[in-house]
Amino acid sequence: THKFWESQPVGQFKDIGDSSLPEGPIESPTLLSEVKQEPYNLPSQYEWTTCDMESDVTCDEVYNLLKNNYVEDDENMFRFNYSQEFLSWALRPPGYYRSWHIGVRAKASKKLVAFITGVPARIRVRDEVVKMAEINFLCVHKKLRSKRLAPVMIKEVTRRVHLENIWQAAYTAGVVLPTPITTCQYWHRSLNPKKLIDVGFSRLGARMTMSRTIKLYKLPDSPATPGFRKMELRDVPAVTRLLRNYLSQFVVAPDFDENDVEHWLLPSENVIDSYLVESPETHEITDFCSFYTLPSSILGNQNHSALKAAYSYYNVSTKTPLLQLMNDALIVAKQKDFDVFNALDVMHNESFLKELKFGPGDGQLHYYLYNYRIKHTLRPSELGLVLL
Ligand code: MYA
Ligand code: JJ1
Repeated sequence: THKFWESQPVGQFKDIGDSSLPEGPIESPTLLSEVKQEPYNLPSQYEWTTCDMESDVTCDEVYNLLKNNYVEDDENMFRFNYSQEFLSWALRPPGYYRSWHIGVRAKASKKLVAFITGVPARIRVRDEVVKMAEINFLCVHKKLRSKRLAPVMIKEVTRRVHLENIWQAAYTAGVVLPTPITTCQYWHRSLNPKKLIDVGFSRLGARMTMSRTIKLYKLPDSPATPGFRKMELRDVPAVTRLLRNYLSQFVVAPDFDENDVEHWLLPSENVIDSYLVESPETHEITDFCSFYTLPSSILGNQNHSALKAAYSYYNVSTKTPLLQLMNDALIVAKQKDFDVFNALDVMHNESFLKELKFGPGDGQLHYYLYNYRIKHTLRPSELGLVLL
């Protein structure tokens, strides 16, 4: 059972399949004057702090909390290691609220022991564009687990989102909660198979040798598509048009404008890579692909401490076949020394995963909306949203 989640305006397990319940907000907004004005109570040894992500010192404290306490795989071999540059990017999009970057400190030592964040987003659900918070980076220090701190943090971020007159949220988790709008599968494409096998990320297949495996995953030295190049600032209007048109076909997707595209998709070193195809004849922008950089710490390996992973982000093909576009993305990721290229089975990704030698991982990612009911569970291919 889920004592906390059963008390929240989210789809409940008991309501699955009940088609009498309407799609849309579960609870109506209240007057802002009715939103609780004081923070929720923490256990007496702890205090709230708003984390200033523009401050290098604070950004470093958040980085270290997450580096040591954030998400691990089911066998505790790898732990996400989001960089400071990445966190600063992920948490400061257009119109962000400083008050949504919430920390908990030990009163005595001032040590940061927990964290949760929201950033604003416009998310379209069918034909409604809804202002939401994207909630991410929920983390409680390993020594403070199972003390019901997470529900207090979730209630506090909810309160601060409500104070901005926003009543819905989107989030993902590796655990099943009431109730996913869809469940996606992680897929992995080896770029550096020897290292992946050495660190236990993957295994030598049956009847495979190391040299046969290395050959299987070999890629050309440079992309194949004429006009394939890095995205630049001047491309923002064309990429926005391409992406908006593409995302319009999915049931749930972000409603990106040019400011959002500049922030979320313009290349930024060791954070986000974006490429496009400019027709050599017409100079039209016809295709687009992107991936973000999220390394993992390798826990307890003698020879390697970091796994360099690229994660597929938004990809659009109108002229270059998606398969060829993503093969070029793999080629540039390999040239940039990534060890593995990861993707979810969202949007049209299923059309290239098997052919480009991705294999299914042991992890799944569940997507959720807060205070918004979806009548039927979506297929991953109906989802046009990637959270970081
Ligand atoms: S997902 C990434 C989450 N982080 C990690 O997995 C890092 C490693 N783990 C930890 O730091 C802790 O284990 C966490 C739980 C902090 C996850 N999402 O304090 P507890 C429920 C939501 O005793 P702890 C991400 O960042 C659990 O079911 N709820 O547990 C998106 C139980 O409730 P119930 C979760 O292990 C976050 C209660 O917490 C999650 O010490 C989206 C137990 O609390 C989870 N990932 O701490 C948050 N894990 O009894 C929701 C456990 O009911 C946002 N729980 O089963 C909602 C929208 C808010 C804004 C709304 C605006 C309008
Ligand atoms: O990375 C993941 N799994 C890897 C490593 C498994 C190590 C042992 N548990 C994996 N490797 C197989 C790769 C192989 C390559 C050749 C082809 C066949 C496949 O499966 C998994 C995803 O699969 N990652 C995690 O478990 C991390 C947590 C995922 C949930 C994330 C929650 C995020 C919160 C968001 O806000």
